[in-house]
Amino acid sequence: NHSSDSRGALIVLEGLDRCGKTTQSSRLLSYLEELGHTVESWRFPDRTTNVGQMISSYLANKSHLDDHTIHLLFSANRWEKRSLMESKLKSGTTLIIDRYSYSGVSFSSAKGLDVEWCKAPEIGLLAPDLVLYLEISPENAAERGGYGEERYEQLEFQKKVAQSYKTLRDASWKIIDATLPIEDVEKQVRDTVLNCVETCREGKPLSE
Ligand code: T5A
Ligand code: NA
Repeated sequence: NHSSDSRGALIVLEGLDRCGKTTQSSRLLSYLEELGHTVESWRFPDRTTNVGQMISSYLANKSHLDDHTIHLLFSANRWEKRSLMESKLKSGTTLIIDRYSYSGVSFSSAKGLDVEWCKAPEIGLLAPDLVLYLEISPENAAERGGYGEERYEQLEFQKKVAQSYKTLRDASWKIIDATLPIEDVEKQVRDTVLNCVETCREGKPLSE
C-alpha cells in the first residue's frame, strides 16, 4: 500500500573475484520476489552489449587493451545501461547489481592508475542505496571453484584490489563476512536489505 511514486532500491554487491556475489544475488532475488517486491538482478560487466563483448574478450585474455582504454570501456558499459536503470528504479523495480563503479575504480587503481582519474567517468551514474561488500581474504577466495580462469584472478593482484576497495568505503557500505557458509552469508544480506528497500519505497531520493 505505497504511493505510486515509490521507487525501487539500487543494491550493489561488491568484492574480490569468487567472493560469492553471483550466489548471493540470485538468493536475494528469490527472497525479495517471495516478499512481493518487483526486482531484477543485473551484473557488470554486461557482456551482452558490443562494449561488453570487448570487455569479455579482454578478461578471457583473447585481446589486449591499454589499461586506460579497458577502464573507460567498463565505465561505458555502465553508461549504456544508465537510462534503463533510472526508469526501472523510478517505476518501482528494485535492482540487485553484481559489481558497479567500485569495481571499476578498485581494479584499475590496483594496476597503478590514478584513483581520481579512475573515478571521473563514473560521475553522473546513479548512486547505490546500499553496497554489500562480501569480505573474504584473497587467499580464501583463491581456494574456491573456478579460480584463475580470468585475467584478474591472481593472488598478488587480488591483494592490491582488496587494498583499493578499503580506500573506497563510504556510508552506503555494509561489510558482510563472506567466509561463512552460504546460508549464513545469505542471512546477513537479508537482514541488511529490507530496511534499505523500505526507505526507498518511502521516498528516499535517487542520487548520482
Ligand atoms: N571488473 C569488473 C573491472 O575490472 N572493472 C569493472 O568496472 C567491473 C564491473 C569480471 C572481472 O571484471 C573486473 C572484476 C572481475 O575480475 P565478474 O564476471 O563479476 O567480473 O567476475 P567474478 O567477480 O570473478 O565473478 P564470479 O562469478 O567469478 O564470482 P562471484 O560471483 O563473486 O562468486 P560465485 O557466487 O560465482 O562463487 C564462486 C565460487 O565459490 C562458491 C560458489 O559455489 C562458486 O564455486 N561459493 C562459496 N563457497 C564457500 N562458501 C561460500 N559462502 C560460498 N559462496 C560461493
Ligand atoms: Na571471475
